Order: sequence, then C-alpha cells, then structure tokens
Amino acid sequence: MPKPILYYDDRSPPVRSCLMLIKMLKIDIELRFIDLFRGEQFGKEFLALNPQHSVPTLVHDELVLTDSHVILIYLVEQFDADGTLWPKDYLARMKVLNRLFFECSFLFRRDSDLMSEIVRKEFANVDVAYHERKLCEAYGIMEQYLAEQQYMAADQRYALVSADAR
Ligand SMILES: N[C@@H](CCC(=O)N[C@@H](CS)C(=O)NCC(=O)O)C(=O)O
Repeated sequence: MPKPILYYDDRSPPVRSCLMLIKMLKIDIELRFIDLFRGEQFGKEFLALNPQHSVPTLVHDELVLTDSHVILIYLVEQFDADGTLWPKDYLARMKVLNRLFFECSFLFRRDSDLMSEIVRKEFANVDVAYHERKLCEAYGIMEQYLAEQQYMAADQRYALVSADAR
C-alpha cells in the first residue's frame, strides 16, 4: 500500500485538525501544498480529484476523502494501533460522531460563512453583528457541552474531537 497523500493549506482550520492528528500518530504521509490564496484548488488536476475544491483532501491508494472529519476517522481507524483515540464502545463512538457533525455542519459553517463574506466583500459591507450573533450562539452551545464534561464528547480526551473543536 502506498503512503497516504494529504493535500493541504495549513492556514485552514480543518487541515490543521488533520495535521495535528498526523503528528500525534506519527503517520508517514506525503504532504502536497495547495495554495488557496493563489486559487490552486481550482487547478484541473485537483478539481478532478475533489470537485468541491477544498482542503484537506486525502488520497490513500484508490480512496479519496474530501472532508476533514472523515479523514480524521479514517486515520485513527488505520493508524491508531492502541485504539485510544476513537472509542471502541458503540455509544461513545456515536457521541464523538455527533460532536464531529456539530463541528462540521454547525460551528464551522458559521465560521466559514463569515470568513467567506470577508474574502468576497469589502469588510465594511459585511453584517458583522449578524455573524457575531450566529457565532456566539454556536460557541454558547459548545460551552454548554463543555459544562457537562471535561472534553467535547466525554470526560476522556478523544483526539478526534479535541483536535477539531479548536
Ligand atoms: N467540511 C469541510 C470544509 C473544508 C473547507 O471549507 N476548506 C476550505 C479551507 S478552510 C477550502 O478549502 N476552501 C477553498 C474553496 O472552497 O475554494 C472539511 O471539514 O474538510
């Protein structure tokens, strides 16, 4: 089996969660830089790999994964020999998944809505108060989860969620 390849731009938060896990697990991986600010994600070759034109993108042999949350799960399932970073217990695993989806579909979406508006429009034209309200609500929910336990998904530290929760 060839080494996995991670297409990355380390200014991206989802990329960073993957890089943190790769470092923790000392995974032997090839890193290929995609400069988002130069629009390299729209290159023909990269688009053929990932039509969503986003990083991180992981290629391992025939498998292509285009979302950081799935990449994190794949990497722990493949490379976490001790099995401490991804719960073996089914319900605990569902809870970790629930938090990963919270991050993916709720928290990060709000963050990236604001960032992409800032990039697309002049800052003066961005409705900052609206985005602040949306982001504060998301962080408030995160605080609520953290009031119930020490980490996002449990009292035990599962690297997936800790890395991704930023
Ligand atoms: N849900 C995706 C989000 C990935 C994402 O939005 N990546 C941004 C950088 S933070 C990107 O590549 N943007 C470039 C583009 O959309 O053209 C994940 O977690 O991997």
